[in-house]
Amino acid sequence: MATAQGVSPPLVAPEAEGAAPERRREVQEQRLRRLVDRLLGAGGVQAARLRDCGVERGDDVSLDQLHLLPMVSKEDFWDAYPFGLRTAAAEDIVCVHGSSGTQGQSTLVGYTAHDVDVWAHVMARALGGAGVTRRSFVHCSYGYGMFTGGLGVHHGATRLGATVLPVSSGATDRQLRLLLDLKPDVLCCTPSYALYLGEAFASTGITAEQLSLRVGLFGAEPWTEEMRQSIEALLGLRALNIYGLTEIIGPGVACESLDSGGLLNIAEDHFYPEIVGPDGQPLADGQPGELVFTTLTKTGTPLLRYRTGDVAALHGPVPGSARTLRRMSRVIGRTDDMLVIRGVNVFPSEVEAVVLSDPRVAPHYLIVEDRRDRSRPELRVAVEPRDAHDDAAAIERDLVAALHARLGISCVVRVLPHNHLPRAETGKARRLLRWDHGVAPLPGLE
Ligand code: DLL
Repeated sequence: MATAQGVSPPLVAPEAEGAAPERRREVQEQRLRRLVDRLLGAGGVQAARLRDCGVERGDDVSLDQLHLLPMVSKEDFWDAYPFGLRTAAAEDIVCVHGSSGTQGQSTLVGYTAHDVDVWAHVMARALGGAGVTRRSFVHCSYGYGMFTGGLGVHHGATRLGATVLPVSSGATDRQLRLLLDLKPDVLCCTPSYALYLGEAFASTGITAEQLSLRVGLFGAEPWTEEMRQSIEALLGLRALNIYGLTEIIGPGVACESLDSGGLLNIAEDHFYPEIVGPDGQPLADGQPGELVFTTLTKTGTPLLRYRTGDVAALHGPVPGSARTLRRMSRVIGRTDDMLVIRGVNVFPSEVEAVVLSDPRVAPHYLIVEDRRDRSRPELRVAVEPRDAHDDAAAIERDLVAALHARLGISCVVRVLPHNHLPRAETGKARRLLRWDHGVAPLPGLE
């Protein structure tokens, strides 16, 4: 494997990843019909909604008419807590994972042995697309536990026959030592933790050239091109984006490959994607909207048209590529993280793109939606300088202007001293806070 652009790693499952799109569509349609049969057979909320739409058997539905079928959402998981959306018998569930639950309650999802097998398969494909082989050594710093990051990568790496170090998150000093001693070529963790590791190395004088890493699969939280450049420079690897969610399977729903042109190949033979607008109507390729997935093959907690809350756009495969899977853009934001500041819609990722493109600013920031005066919400952005001697007032002035140019609104920018912004050593980075009343959520924001 080389990390240069244009390298095409071999397909792990050519019959699936390289299928002719018409042939794949036939398989998807058959799988959709069997899914509908499974849902109807199990009863429950999804079956009731299908019957309300006049669907009595799988053969009543088609992919062309999928947009007419009912959707499910996180609220349905909460209403049916803990396992009301499960369709398999309890004894067929072999593990339960949980979503992080940053918004509202956490969600529990039961997986059958078959589901875990599908997961290992799609994760092996994702790793293979990044050039990972059985000779690779994977340092997996995603958390192990109910969070799907650690175990998802683990299942895929072992399926591929690579060596995986299940180091999990946290204990950074130990991680740095292991990265130097064991010389892994692959790093899997959140992008914010990749940054944290990179900065920790830099602070001890270790440069990217001294590290063995060649590629990283980073996901579980939104990140931008600007963040990618920071991570690649710090760790000397090719940083790829991996996407997934517990309700669908965990990591492996979609992943960039070395040759996917910056978009993520969707495992669409297992997870059928749609993009819908705010009114639930389907949107054309290239148009950003809410991602909706149908789990074509899952048997534990199968979902028909699950609204993810994630905003992205769909695209076809790279023309002429051996990989024929449809692709998705990086996630632009979540529908529930979109801020409306004085009538203007703002996704935190747009703020990240502006902030991180200023070379004087360290790749850490915090966005605060100041809602103390409900009639006039204010966007406050806190950053840190790379160099403590930089002119903070000039950075603040320039960022206010750059944010105004990009977003069309004026924001308050505060440059805080080094290490004042919270770092994510475990779990997902929290880069958006709301300030409703009382003292500022972080000193120096006023
Ligand atoms: O975050 C699964 C995962 C683990 C994905 C490791 C990638 C790597 P949940 O905890 O259920 O599952 O959170 C899912 O995280 O709906 C997105 O909002 C967000 N998310 C996941 N991957 C990305 C990504 C895992 N690459 C929620 N870019 C999803 C942006 C992401 N957001």
